[in-house]
Amino acid sequence: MLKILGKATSINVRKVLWLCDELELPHDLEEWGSGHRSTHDPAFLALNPNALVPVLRDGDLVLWESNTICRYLAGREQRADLLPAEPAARARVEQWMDWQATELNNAWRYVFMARVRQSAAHTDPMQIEASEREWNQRMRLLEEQLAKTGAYVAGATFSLADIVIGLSVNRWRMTPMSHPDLPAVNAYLGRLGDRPGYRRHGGNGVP
Ligand SMILES: N[C@@H](CCC(=O)N[C@@H](CS)C(=O)NCC(=O)O)C(=O)O
Repeated sequence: MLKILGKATSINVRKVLWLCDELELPHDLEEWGSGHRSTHDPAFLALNPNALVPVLRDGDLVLWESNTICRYLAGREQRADLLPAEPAARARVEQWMDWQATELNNAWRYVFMARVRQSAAHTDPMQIEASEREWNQRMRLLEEQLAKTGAYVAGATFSLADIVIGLSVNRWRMTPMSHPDLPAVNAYLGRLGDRPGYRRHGGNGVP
């Protein structure tokens, strides 16, 4: 049985939980991370020296980095619909996954920590405003892409890119801040809402 170490309130853990739903893969969730067992526990650090969730255990294999775990599981289950084998199609999916992990994540961090997590370390109004502006800029870029495909992030069909970006789009909608009108993004959220995995895991850990 696959074991996922993490917690359902973590956006990165929810990528793996949602994917397990798409793949109909039985798994155990062992709760680690803030609010649960500390990721600084030596037993956890031995699995992931970064002290971050999620971690996946599949027999002797131990993996960390949520997007890598998603690629591994899609490959393990031979789901070329989610992660194509053909190099160009695969690169298009991976490009958007990497964009989520770098450009998009870096943009939202400060305003999300301030407005949602109410973090005492994130109270500088200038940085809150800058983060909100950058997040909305990245979302406008996503709007253009979705308007082009008319469906999903990497093209006409659902892929791993939609799992990692779909969760981020939900986070954007749920964060109290200004939201420009982005019709293609709104339609995309509606499309994701047809999937049971998104309905179960799409929210910020809130059923
Ligand atoms: N790049 C990592 C980031 C993982 C990450 O930031 N995890 C957060 C939760 S979303 C975490 O473990 N925070 C520490 C904690 O909850 O104790 C990934 O994608 O897996």
